[in-house]
Amino acid sequence: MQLVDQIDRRAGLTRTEFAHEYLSPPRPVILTDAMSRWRALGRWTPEFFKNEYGDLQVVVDGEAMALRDLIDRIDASTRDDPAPYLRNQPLAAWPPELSADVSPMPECTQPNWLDSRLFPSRHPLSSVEVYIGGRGARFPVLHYDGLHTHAFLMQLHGDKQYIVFSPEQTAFMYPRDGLEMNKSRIDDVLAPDRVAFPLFDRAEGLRFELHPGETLFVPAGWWHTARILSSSVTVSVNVLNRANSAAFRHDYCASIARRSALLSSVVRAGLRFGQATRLFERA
Ligand SMILES: O=C(O)CCC(=O)C(=O)O
Repeated sequence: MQLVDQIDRRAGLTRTEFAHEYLSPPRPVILTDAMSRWRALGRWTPEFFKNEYGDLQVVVDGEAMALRDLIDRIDASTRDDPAPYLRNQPLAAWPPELSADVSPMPECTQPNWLDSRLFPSRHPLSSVEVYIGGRGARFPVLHYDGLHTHAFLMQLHGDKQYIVFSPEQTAFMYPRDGLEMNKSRIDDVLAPDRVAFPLFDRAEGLRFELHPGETLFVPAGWWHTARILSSSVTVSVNVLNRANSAAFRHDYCASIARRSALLSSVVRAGLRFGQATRLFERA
């Protein structure tokens, strides 16, 4: 695998500039000032969670523990002996006052069709998620986000390293079968099993770090994974807009078709109508 240490870092990007420069064609970028007004920035540290919410029970990789105990392990986490990584925790399940700390969402996440009340889904697909982990921990899988949504990852504390590959590299990514086709079979991109995954040698990707105050945009279909360099708190949100609407529609309708072909056709028509009339952008 070849990795280039490179990504654009941009400040003051308007929505229109972001759309022109990073949505067509889609490519990753780090926005350095997209959530500078968040109260969470400078406040959401591991210690904050330990002091204010230490009694909360969390489950990490099947293991239940108090958040206080997890943070103690995160403080002691090392490269060789990483603490469990609490990840993809819907903020909606956390004490409600926390939501105000991560508002407003970065302008470039808008419009997010998943937030439209006219969007044909009974479940919130765009939930804001929280990640808290220690040095040495890794996101467990190289993947692109489900339903071909875009990801915005907002780094609040600590440093992370990301490795990303464009969709053109999919032939070298060893996707799993069926519903897990957005996940790679390669378990460790930095130490891959070269016999089992020989084509991965030909992959070309980007590697970069994400620091506090920075927002990483990972476009739909871009393979990515992360490694924590120092105790870290991150928030993410998934986004649907015009740039990923066709790929999303394909995945979403295929998932519904497994239950009902008729419902899938109705939803497909609704999505096309919402897109053509710009309904999801207005309400
Ligand atoms: O920052 C990370 O750990 C990666 C998160 C991620 O890729 C995801 O939740 O899909």
